[in-house]
Amino acid sequence: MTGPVVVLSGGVGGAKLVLGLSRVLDPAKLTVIANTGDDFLHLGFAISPDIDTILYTLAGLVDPERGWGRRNETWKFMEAIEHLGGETWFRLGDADLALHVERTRRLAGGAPLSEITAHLARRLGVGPHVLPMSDDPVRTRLGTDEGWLDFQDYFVRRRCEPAVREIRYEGADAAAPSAAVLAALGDPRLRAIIIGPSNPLLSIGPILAIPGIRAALANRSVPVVAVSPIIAGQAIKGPTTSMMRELGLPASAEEVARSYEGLIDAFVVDPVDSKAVFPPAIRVVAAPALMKTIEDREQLASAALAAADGLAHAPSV
Ligand code: FO1
Repeated sequence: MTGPVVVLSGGVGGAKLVLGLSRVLDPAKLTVIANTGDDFLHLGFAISPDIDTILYTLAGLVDPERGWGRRNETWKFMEAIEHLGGETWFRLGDADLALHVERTRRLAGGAPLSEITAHLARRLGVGPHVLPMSDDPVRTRLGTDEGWLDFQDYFVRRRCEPAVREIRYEGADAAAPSAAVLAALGDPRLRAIIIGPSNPLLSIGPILAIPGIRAALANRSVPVVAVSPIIAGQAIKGPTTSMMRELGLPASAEEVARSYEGLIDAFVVDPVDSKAVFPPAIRVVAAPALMKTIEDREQLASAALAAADGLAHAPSV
């Protein structure tokens, strides 16, 4: 099996699987389609948190504790802006700042986000292709019991505390996948599409809300395998399960699989969830889904690929 692989990913959780995939595959044959619904303008800078988390993770630069930003970071800029009475709720490290300055400068010069991301990936020595889901703006907004909030206002400033009643992916209907995204999803040599263990509502939802991407998955001719972000009713990272409950959904791996019905062929779950009742059209594959070590990431990546390869070989019924 040597064909290229596409993975849909959000930030921290998804990036871990992306790193595992990049180590069990030829990195040049891996394409990451990254969520940009979290992107925003902050202190005048264009921030693309999930793209940056994926780039830093693949470049070996990510801070292992936080899962975002750079390791060995210094915070002189934040200290100085705090001293001036500026905004400090969203923390930009000194070295990280350089990336936002450079992205903002290139965007202002008219370059599309996909071209800028490819440039940054090259400069950081990242092997896989990292593509924003679209060059058009899509912004995730949360309808909460405190009113409508922009994603980072909800996620960082308000620490996911307001109860979520509704989610909108503003701009998604009109957003086109970039040419590179369409080429990756339509590559006749494609081996598999993998949906990473990212929040289905906040990270994968915006990607699948882009009509061209959803259609590419719905009309797929290659196996699509999703990896569960929930183990035994607990989110691996972040507010996935609390948000599902707030929206009146069961907080379970089964519910995540159900939300992908029609788009995926197989679902990788932790062995503790393998006895649950999943939609009949989805093949369930058990593999340890908690990624603490690099070996865990490689093993989960291999399990997702094996699930896809097994489907490609299975006789059609
Ligand atoms: N997350 C936080 O919880 N607090 C921060 O101050 C913060 C700053 C930040 C700066 C750059 C960047 O690329 C990511 C950053 N993140 C921060 C992470 C980010 O808000 C979220 O993890 C994602 O948007 C969700 O995937």
